[in-house]
Amino acid sequence: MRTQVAIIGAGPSGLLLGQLLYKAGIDNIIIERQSGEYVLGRIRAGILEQVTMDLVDQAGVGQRMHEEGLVHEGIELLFGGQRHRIDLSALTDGKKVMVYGQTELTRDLMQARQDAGLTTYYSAANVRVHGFDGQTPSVTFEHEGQSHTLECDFIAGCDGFHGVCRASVPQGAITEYEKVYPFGWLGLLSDTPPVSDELIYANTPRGFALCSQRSLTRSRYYLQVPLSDKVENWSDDAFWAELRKRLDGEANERLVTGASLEKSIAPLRSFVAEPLRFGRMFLAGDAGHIVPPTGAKGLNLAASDVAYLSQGFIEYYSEKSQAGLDHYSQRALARIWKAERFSWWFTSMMHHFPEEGAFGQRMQEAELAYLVQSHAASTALAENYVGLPMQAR
Ligand code: RFL
Ligand code: PHB
Repeated sequence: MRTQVAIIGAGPSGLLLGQLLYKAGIDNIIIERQSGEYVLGRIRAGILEQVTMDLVDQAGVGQRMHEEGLVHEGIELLFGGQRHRIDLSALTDGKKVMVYGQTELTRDLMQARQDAGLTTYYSAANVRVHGFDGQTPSVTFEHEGQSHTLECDFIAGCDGFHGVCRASVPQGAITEYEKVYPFGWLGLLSDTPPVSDELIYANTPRGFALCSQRSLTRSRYYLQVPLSDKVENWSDDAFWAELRKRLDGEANERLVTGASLEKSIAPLRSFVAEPLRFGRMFLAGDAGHIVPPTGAKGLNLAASDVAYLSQGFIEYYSEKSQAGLDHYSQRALARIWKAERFSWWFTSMMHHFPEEGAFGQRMQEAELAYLVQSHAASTALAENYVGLPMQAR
């Protein structure tokens, strides 16, 4: 079996890359460890930047996103018991973000791939990448009891943080930067109307809380919890009771509670691998970097990686130029590090760090008070939140 680009992983980066390459006439096969249903069952990100929306349109799968996604022009910051609106659009010359769940985007991309008759191997076992340091890379895997070898020109490692691609790079060839935070996010999804039209990011002495949404009838809420907490020990009632303690009076009056559709705890981590290219293998999305979710950047960074990488492949096949592929790692990392900085800063400002004591809490509140009063500081938040521009080479 042979293809031009072998893509490992059918998360948003792998599926989006596959669709963009297909649109450009470049052959690709996706190999995914999990089943399609499992991939669709993972509840993750919810906010798309303009850059991501543009790419989804370019891939020809934007119709449902535009019909069902909710355009947001601002966010609210809650601290010291009061809410303050950050007018994202006014501060960024009219830029907006879109509320559209990662699951919905994944569903649209899977459907488009199926409609186009493109090959995806789900539930593939023992996926291994070979020969990427030479001219003839290949991927071996098992599927429905049969062993397969896929020969290819390039391998795209879109297989997430725990994938096989980054793990296959010799240790001396890669540098990893990491910060692990001493808390996680407990998330709850429910078929209840959102508490507010816009997202609320709350800093409280009890810890961070986020009120997000998936639609006008579906909400997604998060609570900062210690890493030692177990999701089984958080009943729905306990979740709602704790959320109430972290919200202001008006939000409490409006909050509609209900049974959880999903509840999970995600640890928070900052991570970057350098470089993102190893001969004929490229890393994209969570395979190469992780941000804490506070800035809503994970999925959007995956999309911008794929934009740079797909451009590199298109230049290679249509113009016989290696330049785009040669610059991929450097271009992608320039945007990644800025998003890492923003996500780290927003996380540090919004979460409760017990070791910082009451002084740390007051410093955060002073920084937030300055932020909402200062046009310059609000603009810095807004331009990062809506997404920094894609850099030309
Ligand atoms: P994904 O989505 O992890 O997809 C990688 C795919 O690769 C498969 N895979 C393999 N396939 C074949 N062989 C192997 N050996 C393989 N190993 C793994 C996996 O099964 C999977 O299907 O990475 P991708 O495509 O780069 O997309 C990145 C985004 O998913 C990610 O950045 C965001 O979801 C991050 N993230 C969040 N981002 C936000 O902006 N807001 C959020 O609220 C938010 N919540 C989250 C998150 C990430 C989480 N993870 C990774 C634990 C919540 C969680 C729980
Ligand atoms: C989400 O809806 O899951 C979400 C939204 C904004 C964030 C993080 C997560 O910053």
